[in-house]
Amino acid sequence: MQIARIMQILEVAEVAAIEAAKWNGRGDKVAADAAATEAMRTAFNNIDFSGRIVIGEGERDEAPMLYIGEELGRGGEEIDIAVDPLEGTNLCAYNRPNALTTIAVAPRGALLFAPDTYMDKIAAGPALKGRLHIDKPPAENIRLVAEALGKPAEEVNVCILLRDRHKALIQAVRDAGARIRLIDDGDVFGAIAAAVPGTGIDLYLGSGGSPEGVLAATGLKAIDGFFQGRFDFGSDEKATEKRTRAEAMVKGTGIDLDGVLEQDMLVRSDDAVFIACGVTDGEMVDGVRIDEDGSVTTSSIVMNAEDKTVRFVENTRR
Ligand code: VTB
Repeated sequence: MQIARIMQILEVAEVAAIEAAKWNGRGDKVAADAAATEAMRTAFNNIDFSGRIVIGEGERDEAPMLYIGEELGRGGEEIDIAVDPLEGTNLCAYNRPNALTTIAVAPRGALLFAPDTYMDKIAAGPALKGRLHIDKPPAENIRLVAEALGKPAEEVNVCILLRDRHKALIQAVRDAGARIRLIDDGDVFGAIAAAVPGTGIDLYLGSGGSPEGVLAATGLKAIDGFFQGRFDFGSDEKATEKRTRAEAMVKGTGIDLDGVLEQDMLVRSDDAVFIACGVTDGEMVDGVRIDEDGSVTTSSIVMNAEDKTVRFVENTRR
């Protein structure tokens, strides 16, 4: 993808973050999400491309904006778009770390239409590629991370979403002796941070949204990081319905609904870019900052799978 195009998409993430940040700490996640979504949609519509939402705010009948299938832009190059306009709406509402605006773009057909179900995920940095596996016990994966990073298991920091469904996982990680960075929300951050140096996170484990899995997989592809997933439809009365919908969504991709999802199945092109802009401060990027002179500064990460570059972009608007 041309740098000029990437800059346009970056701008979309930035303006959405600026609008969302107006709601930082105001306790209103709905308003925060709406602000990010509206800003993102307006900005996308100003671009000279033919954008199509493959992952967005929901199905057409439930989401007024950035719904799956929505066409955006003024026409031109055909690009598929995955967004979570405000990843971590509660993080923003309660001014907690790592609320982000997130976007992944790739040529038409390259990003998986992810079903709205949970996905078990494992993510780590480039050194762990080909070593870890989603089916290995946590202790074994932690041992491999420790070995690759040249430190004891006690110093491995595992990011996990704080959820009841992760009780056994959390215990297993504690039993393996590792540290845990428990997060309230936002596993796109968790998975990507595991591969980005300086975040203090070495490994991401646990289940979160499938759409978030595709977003994270795009970023991890750019940094040559490790990612595997597996759909988790649960075992309640909705499981069968979710599975049927998922079947329809992955049709023609050759994906086995119960199998291991490799990075390249979720993101089927190297011409893919992931961008996240900070809304609240975090370990990977800073949140939106307003200085005394009224200038607004945003911090973003721009991960390009085509040339395997990771840029940190700080931008000040006067
Ligand atoms: C997941 C996770 C997201 O919300 O979708 C989570 O991937 C919702 O999970 O990053 P629960 O149903 O367990 O609450 C986020 O944390 C934020 O959108």
